[in-house]
Amino acid sequence: MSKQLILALSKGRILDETLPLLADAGIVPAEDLSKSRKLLFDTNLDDVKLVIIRATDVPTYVQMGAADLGVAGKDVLLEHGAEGLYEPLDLEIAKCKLMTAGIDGAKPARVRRRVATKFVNVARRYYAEQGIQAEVIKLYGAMELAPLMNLADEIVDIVDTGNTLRANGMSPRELIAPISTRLVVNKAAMTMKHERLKPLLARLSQAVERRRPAAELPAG
Ligand code: PRT
Ligand code: MG
Repeated sequence: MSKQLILALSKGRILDETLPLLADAGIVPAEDLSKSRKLLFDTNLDDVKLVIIRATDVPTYVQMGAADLGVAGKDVLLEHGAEGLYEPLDLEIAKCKLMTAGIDGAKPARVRRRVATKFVNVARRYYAEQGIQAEVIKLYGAMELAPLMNLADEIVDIVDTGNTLRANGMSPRELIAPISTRLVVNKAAMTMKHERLKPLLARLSQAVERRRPAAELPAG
């Protein structure tokens, strides 16, 4: 096994919050990521390389050992499954909620509720746990459109401010899971590369810790 550590980062909004956190932990890309079309980058650390990939591909890369560790949303991890992965650290960034949502005031009408989502595994599990019969319809985007077009009674999606739902005459219903970005580590690498991973995990964990607001002192 090579001594290099490959860290897989999720593109998009998570990346924007990950890079400052990595910098706080002393890990800096060797070149400006936004000015490059490359996908594999050196860093200031000799033995650490970065790959920047689709968020939904991160668990696969890490699980298969193509990357040793990765940064991914808990939503993506819940949907993908945790086989072959450790999740040692909550990076406490890109926080949001995985929720059900529907048209304001509308009651789910059908006995077998129609649910549109890109999180089909999460949705199937959730409705089964609630004892609700659901027909889960896979979509790849614009979930909010599905109830308006009568494709579905309800959606399962990410909610942050709720503005997207409100703008479409919808409101959140039930919380499925609070979401934040997690560090995942390949299980075999955790053993085989433990010597090198340990200090890296410690630095990341300290960086997360330093960002937390100081605990309020008791009044008086
Ligand atoms: O574009 P692609 O299909 O590859 O994926 P994506 O659009 O889901 O990726 P991206 O870059 O948006 O990042 C997604 C990851 O960021 C998720 O996996 C979450 O872990 C995290 N995250 C945090 C969010 C949000 N906040 C968020 N608000 N992901 C998506 N949203 C979207 C949501 O889908 C909805 O459309 O924002 C809208 C809701 O926001 P509010 O503020 O209007 O409620
Ligand atoms: Mg997007």
